[in-house]
Order: sequence, then C-alpha cells, then structure tokens
Amino acid sequence: LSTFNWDDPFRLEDQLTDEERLIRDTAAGFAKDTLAPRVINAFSDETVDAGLFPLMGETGLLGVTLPEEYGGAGAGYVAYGLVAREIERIDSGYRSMMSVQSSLVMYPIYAYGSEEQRRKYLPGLSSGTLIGCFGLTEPDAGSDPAGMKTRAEKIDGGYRLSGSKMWITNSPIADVFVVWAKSDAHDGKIRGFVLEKGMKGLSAPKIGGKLSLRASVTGEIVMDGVEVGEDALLPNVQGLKGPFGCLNRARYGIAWGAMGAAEFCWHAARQYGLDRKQFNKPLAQTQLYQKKLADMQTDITLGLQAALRVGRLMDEANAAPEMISLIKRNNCGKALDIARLARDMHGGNGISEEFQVMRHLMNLETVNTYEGAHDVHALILGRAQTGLQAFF
Ligand code: TGC
Ligand code: FAD
Repeated sequence: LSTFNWDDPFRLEDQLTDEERLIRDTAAGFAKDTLAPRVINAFSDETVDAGLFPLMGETGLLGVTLPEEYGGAGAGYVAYGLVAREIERIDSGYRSMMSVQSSLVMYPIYAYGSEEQRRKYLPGLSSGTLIGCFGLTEPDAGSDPAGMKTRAEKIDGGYRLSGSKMWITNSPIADVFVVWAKSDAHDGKIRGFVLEKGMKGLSAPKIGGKLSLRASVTGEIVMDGVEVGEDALLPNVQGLKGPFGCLNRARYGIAWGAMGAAEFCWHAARQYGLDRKQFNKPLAQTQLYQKKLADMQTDITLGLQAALRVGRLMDEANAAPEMISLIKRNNCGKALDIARLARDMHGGNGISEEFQVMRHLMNLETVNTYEGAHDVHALILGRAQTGLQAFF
C-alpha cells in the first residue's frame, strides 16, 4: 500500500492532465500574488477593483473554455473548475467576477450570439477591457425566473426594453449587459439581449450594505424604455433554456469554487489547532478537534472528486443538469458548514479579519443562495427522482 497525502487523499493531482495542472498553477500564482494581498482591505472597505479584469484577462483566466479564435483558452471544463477553485480559495467575490464574465456573459454571446456579436464583444471580454454582467433575477422573480416582468416590446427596427433586474454581480461597473426579457414579438417567450453601458434609459445602481461578497460589486439593472436595434437580440435561443444553459456552466464552476473556499478554511483550522495550545497541549491533539478536521477532509475530498467526475462528463458533452444541481447544492452546503466549523475552531480569533475564515463564511452564505438556492436544487433533484414537481 502507498502513502496517504492528508491534503489530497484521493490524489486528485494524479487525475489531471499536464495542461490542466499548468492552468491550475497559473491561476494559483495569480491568486496568491495578485488577489491575496488585496482581499482583506477590499472586503472591509467594500471596494471592487475593476482593474482586476484586465489582469485576469492577461493571465488567461477569462473564458477558459471558449475557443482561442475568440480569445478563450480553448481548454476544458475541468481546467475551468480548477481556476474557480484557486480564485475562490482567496475569495468567493473574486470568483464571482470571473465566473459571471466567463459563463454568464461570454458563453451566451458565444453559444447564442451571431458571428457579429461574437466578434464585437468576445475579444474585449476575454482581455478584460470590457466587463460583463448577467441580468436574470428581478425583485419579484428570484427562484422562479419564469415570473419575470421585464418586457421587450417590438418597435421599428428593434425592441424597447422595460423592467428591472436585482442582485446583479458586476452591473455597476459593467460595459456589456446580457439581460433576459419576455418578448412580445416572440409569443412572450424569454429572449436574451445584449445592452451596452450609456444606452438611454439604462442604469445600474449599486446595492450597498452587503455583509457578504463585499469584494465584488452587486447592483440593479434598471431599463426605462431602453431602445435597441435587432442586432442586440441573441438570435440562437429562446425560452428559459437560454439562461439555464449559462447557469449550468456557472453552477458547475461554483461547485469547484466553493471547495476552494472550504479548503482554505480547513487548512487554516488545522494550522491553528497545531499552533494553539490550551490545557498544555495543542488544540489539534484533542479528539473533538480531530473529528472536525476529519469531517472537513472527508467532505472536501468527496466534493472535489464529484466535481471532477462531472467536469469530465461535461468535457465529453455528456453531463445532465441534475448532476450539476447535485454538486452545486452539496459542495456549497458543505463549504458553508466547514467555514462555520473553522470559525468556531479559531475561537475568538475566528471573528477577526486577520484569520479570514469569517469572511469566507459570510461569502458562502451568498454562494449557497445564488445560482439556485440550496433548497431549490433539492427540489430539482426531488423532481428528477419522483417525477413530481414540488415548486408550486
Ligand atoms: P422548468 O419547467 O423546469 O424548465 C423550463 C425550461 O427550461 C429548461 N431547463 C433547462 N435547460 C437547460 N439546463 C437546465 N438546467 C434547465 N432547467 C430547465 C427546461 O427543459 C424547459 O425547457 P422547454 O424547452 O421545455 O421550455 O422551469 P421552471 O420554471 O419549473 O423552473 C424551476 C427551477 C427551480 C428549476 C428554476 O427556475 C431554477 O433553477 N431556479 C433558480 C434560479 C437561478 O438559478 N437563478 C440564478 C440567477 S443568476 C445568478 O445567480 C448569478 S450569481 C453569479 C455569481 O456572482 O457568481
Ligand atoms: P427567493 O426565491 O425569494 O427564495 C427565498 C427562500 O425561499 C430561499 O431559501 C429558497 O430556497 C426558498 N424557496 C424559494 N422557492 C421555494 C419553493 N418553491 N419551495 C421551497 N422553498 C423555496 N442573479 C442574477 O440574475 N445575476 C447575477 O449576477 C446575480 N448575482 C447575485 C449576487 C449576489 C451577491 C446575490 C445575493 C444574488 C445574486 N443573484 C444574481 C440573484 C440570485 O440568483 C437569487 O438571489 C437567487 O436565485 C434566489 O432568489 P431570491 O433572492 O429572490 O430568493
């Protein structure tokens, strides 16, 4: 029998290709050198650094799965997941900035857009000189996006969009807005539109006072009769499967990302327990502390292995959305539990920004809610195994 790596029990490392390891190491270097030094202040001051987008772009972290012809890295979904894991090891807000740009803005323009739309937007989005956002959620339509009120009304030569979107990552600093609206000209079906900053009637006020994801900016999108040409419509998709096709990719990345945040908390708790003595022995030498470390190790190992399996299936174009619901729900829920345990294991120091675990805990509350809340994914899985929908 061979040796056991406590921090990689199932040897995930051996299951990666050379290219995947290279992309992972590039992301880890960027996370360590560029993100880690600024995150404590960014979170505490609630400031987003828009200058991070071109830095991510230069490093090749935007649009990892898109073809090189459009500025992507031409890599697979496992590589994309590994990038999400490394960035979220530092902060979920930074991973949000990256995954919205890659999965929710670049992907729909690539998959549903015209060739002109691809050529117009994808190079700038992949280099980070353009920032994108994705507007699906509304004040009265969160878990139930089919209930959206935003309308696209047909006008001469284009459409007039009216409505508002809520809780939109990146919107206050965005140049490109992928928004979803019910279109009168298409029997009220949901269609995607690409709007641009500066259009008359379009604004994106920031939502202040967030106690979570403070290093990433969140806002509204207000569309007060925004008039666009035909060329703003994403021509190649209609219905909810448009936004859900993007969400499948983003949710999958989050399943990896949440494990990165959880690993940070686990490693921090282990180190703290080795360093800190009470009752004349290290905390890590107590049974309760070790049980908690073993639970963390187990959940992270299983969660990463599951994400890898789904990533491989995505790379074979053979993954079902329910698989993604399973790992998004499990990994976010487990990461939240792990962050909470790590906070507790740090005692009083656990509430200090210096030890960082409480920041991850606060962030993971959002990660467990967005892209389909924890219980909503349970209902997706419940429907898939009973054939009975329990949403309404
Ligand atoms: P339902 O009847 O289930 O489906 C309607 C149509 O959509 C299709 N569909 C999917 N297609 C591809 N992938 C999926 N995962 C799909 N899920 C559904 C489905 O086949 C059907 O197509 P068609 O052609 O037959 O019409 O729809 P429903 O209204 O009953 O949906 C219920 C539910 C709960 C599944 C769904 O609405 C849901 O998932 N709600 C959660 C909403 C959500 O995830 N919002 C995310 C907003 S974006 C965000 O949070 C970004 S944060 C990013 C960051 O900062 O990192
Ligand atoms: P609700 O849908 O009102 O849900 C509230 C609670 O009720 C949840 O616990 C939910 O699980 C539960 N619930 C809902 N329906 C049922 C049911 N049928 N049965 C049982 N329980 C149910 N959206 C975007 O479009 N783009 C973005 O970029 C984006 N970024 C975000 C960034 C942040 C920081 C946050 C907080 C949110 C973001 N969102 C974004 C929105 C996010 O996707 C929604 O918050 C999420 O889908 C939940 O919707 P809601 O907040 O309206 O909650």
